[in-house]
Amino acid sequence: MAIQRGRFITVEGGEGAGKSTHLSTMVDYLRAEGIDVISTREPGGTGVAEAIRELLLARRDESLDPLTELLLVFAARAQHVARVIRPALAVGRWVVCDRFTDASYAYQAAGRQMGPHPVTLLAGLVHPDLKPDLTLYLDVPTAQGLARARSRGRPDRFEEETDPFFDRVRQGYLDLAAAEPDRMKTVNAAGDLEYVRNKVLAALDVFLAQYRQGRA
Ligand code: Z5A
Repeated sequence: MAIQRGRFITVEGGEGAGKSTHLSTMVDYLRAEGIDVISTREPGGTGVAEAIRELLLARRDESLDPLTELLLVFAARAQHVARVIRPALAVGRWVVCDRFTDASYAYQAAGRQMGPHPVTLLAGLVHPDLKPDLTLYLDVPTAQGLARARSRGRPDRFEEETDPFFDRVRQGYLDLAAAEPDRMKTVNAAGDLEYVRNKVLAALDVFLAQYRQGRA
């Protein structure tokens, strides 16, 4: 009998939206439902991709050109897709990933004002036939998310950006969610942890039900 391809779920959001927090809850929930699942993140997820992540997040005197930033993001993604995501999906495992290409549309196309074209071009090269089956976008107002993220200590290179940058990122995500409402579900992440957790698991439940009915 042919092995059924695993499902690819991504979690997106601006700074301090709670992605990492809720991603681990999602993985525990899926395991309890009998799903064989791995969790991973971008940029990163392999040794080489994690090294590229360090390059992307480190603060240094030389500023990173937006195109360099975009190419580094996709270099990490190429390695991650080839070594982790595709092999897992191919043997029927589910993959839950903290950020994927929607983040490039939000941060590079919208935030850095590069426009969608270079992102679409690179996505076509790196993962032409791979798209998340479900994306949960955790939406939180910029100031609230930044306050959460910055309370953790020294900001990384992205967290040093200005509020208008993060407002563009948020608008970028909202536009993506509006364009693909079947795939990308917006969760109000401004409430307390329990509130957001319940919303996240409710969205996951809907997907699981569709999957079990052969509709996802
Ligand atoms: N990047 C990019 O530019 N292009 C790309 O294509 C990709 C990425 C893939 C690293 O990503 C950077 O890479 C990212 C964009 C860029 N920019 N930055 N910085 P990352 O996902 O690893 O980093 P992050 O966005 O900074 O993650 P984060 O700040 O850790 O956010 P989070 O995972 O969404 O939040 P969290 O760690 O779960 O929670 C943060 C804190 O808030 C923590 O203390 C929680 O306990 C607290 N929290 C969370 N939710 C709540 C609620 N509901 N109430 C109260 N407190 C809460």
